[in-house]
Amino acid sequence: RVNMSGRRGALIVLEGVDRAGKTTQCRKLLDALQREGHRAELLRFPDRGTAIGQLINSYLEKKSNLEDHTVHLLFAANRWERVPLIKEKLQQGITLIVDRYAFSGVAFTSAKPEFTLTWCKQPDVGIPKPDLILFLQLSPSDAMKRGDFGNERYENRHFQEQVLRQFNELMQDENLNWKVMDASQCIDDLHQEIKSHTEKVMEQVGDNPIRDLWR
Ligand code: FDM
Repeated sequence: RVNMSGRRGALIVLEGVDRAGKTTQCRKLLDALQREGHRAELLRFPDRGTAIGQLINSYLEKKSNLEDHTVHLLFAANRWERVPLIKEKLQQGITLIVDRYAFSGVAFTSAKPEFTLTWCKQPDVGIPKPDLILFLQLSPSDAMKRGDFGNERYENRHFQEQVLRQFNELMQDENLNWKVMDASQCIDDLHQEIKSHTEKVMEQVGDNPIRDLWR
């Protein structure tokens, strides 16, 4: 379908620690945008549906073990395999709402001992740069109140605290459009905030070229 508006879609990423409500908010945002007549679609990473995604899925479910650098590169490859699709959709004027992106990639691996932020960022250098990154901020103690963690890999309090620290480092980057949201507020208030930031950015992108992340 051709894009008659001359305006590309916006690349909107939701990030945050586990239990912050990313997936719920992605859905609600998609519904709201579509209801208002915008073309919008959802993506999530990891995308467990591809061959690489299946390797990642079995690692996350602890059905297999992978060496730490190896799994990091698989997560990045799982994004790169979607880059042609992402660019195509944006050019067609479709706004993409993305549940986790390279920031989760870097935050989770660099939360492991012996990994630097610089090393972790390299494999994702050059993927499409988000127009907006919404960070759903939730303290580890508030996250705990939302119930037990599941049984997947990384779902424990100590590791999540390290992850949050790494996200905070990534948020210092002023070349990126981070917006920190208070995820402890009620679902609908948070949704309204997310929606208004998103709509503002959708208007601003115009026909600006899609930039490269971390380049
Ligand atoms: N995760 C996610 C990574 O370690 N690296 C990545 O690049 C991405 C996108 O995988 F624990 C981690 C984060 C989380 C898990 O969980 C995916 P969900 O519930 O599918 O978002």
